[in-house]
Amino acid sequence: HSADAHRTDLMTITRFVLNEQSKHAESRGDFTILLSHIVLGCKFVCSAVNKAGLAKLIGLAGETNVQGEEQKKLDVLSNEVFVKALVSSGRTCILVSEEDELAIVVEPSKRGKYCVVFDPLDGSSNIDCGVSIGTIFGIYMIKDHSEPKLEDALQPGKDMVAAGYCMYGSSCTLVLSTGSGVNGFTLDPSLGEFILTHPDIKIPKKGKIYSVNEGNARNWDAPTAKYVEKCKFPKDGSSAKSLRYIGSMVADVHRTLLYGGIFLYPADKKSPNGKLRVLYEVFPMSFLMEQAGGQAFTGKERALDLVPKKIHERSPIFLGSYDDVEEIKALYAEEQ
Ligand code: AHM
Ligand code: MG
Repeated sequence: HSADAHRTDLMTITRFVLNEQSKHAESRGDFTILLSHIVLGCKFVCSAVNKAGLAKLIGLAGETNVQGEEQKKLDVLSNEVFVKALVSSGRTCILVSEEDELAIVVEPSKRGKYCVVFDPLDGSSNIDCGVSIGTIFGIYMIKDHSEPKLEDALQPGKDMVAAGYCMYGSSCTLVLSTGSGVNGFTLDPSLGEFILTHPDIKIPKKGKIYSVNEGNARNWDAPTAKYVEKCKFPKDGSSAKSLRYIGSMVADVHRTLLYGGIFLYPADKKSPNGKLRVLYEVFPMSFLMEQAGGQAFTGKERALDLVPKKIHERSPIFLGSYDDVEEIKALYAEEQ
């Protein structure tokens, strides 16, 4: 048991990704460089999130401080940090951020072959009360970086080369997939490094937890309503599922990934496309779920097959344990 406490052979995220990339003969280290800039952004946001409570106490967050300087809101600050980190990596050419209405086309001298889609700080309703929030990102390779086009950002989710999230919770955890499984890294604050703590994450085949905003129940469609009813009153003699809902996608998905179960943000009568955004919420989380052995479904199709038409498009999403998603798929199939 003391072996872990005195571990001296540390698998940092950079070392891990370098190892992984060296398996590809054509790799020239571009992805590793890109990722290290994303990691820097995550560390910065983690530090800002950790200080936010204190800063507020002395009148910093979002308002003018004692010196009369304007302070930026955490979500705006996070966006700036990620945009700057990504551009300066020299490895990106198109960026899509939840915070920016238009895609950012990187200036020619700083262009590389990757397109990054991201939500710099997701879980806006949880920011001010110090509950877990996170960053979500997905990475595409583009066809021709001398002439980046919007279509480069509108590829189906299955074409992502990597996806991940960083959760700013009781610890800072970065979960990443480069298309061969899912691995989790925890920030060791004393080293300032993400260390591999959750190698080869596999989601349990079936779970005991469902996660949904039940306040929207009156507007649900029939399959969603039937499914949630089954979670609470199973007819096959199995025990009822527990409900857990934080309202931060990163935290709710992270728990789902580790404990198993299902996360739902369905369509409803008021929002026929649900709430969550395809590019930087639905796709990266669906990519991770599939890589961990789970499934992700939109109510119509495999989530990663969706081809977005607009960068801020929304989609309903059901993701999690293989068997649990299978059940909701069956209910939608019955509807047909
Ligand atoms: P945001 O981008 O404004 O933060 O909204 C996204 C968040 C997700 O993190 C979370 O899954 C969802 O909204 C919760 O929505 P609701 O409050 O409707 O349950
Ligand atoms: Mg968001």
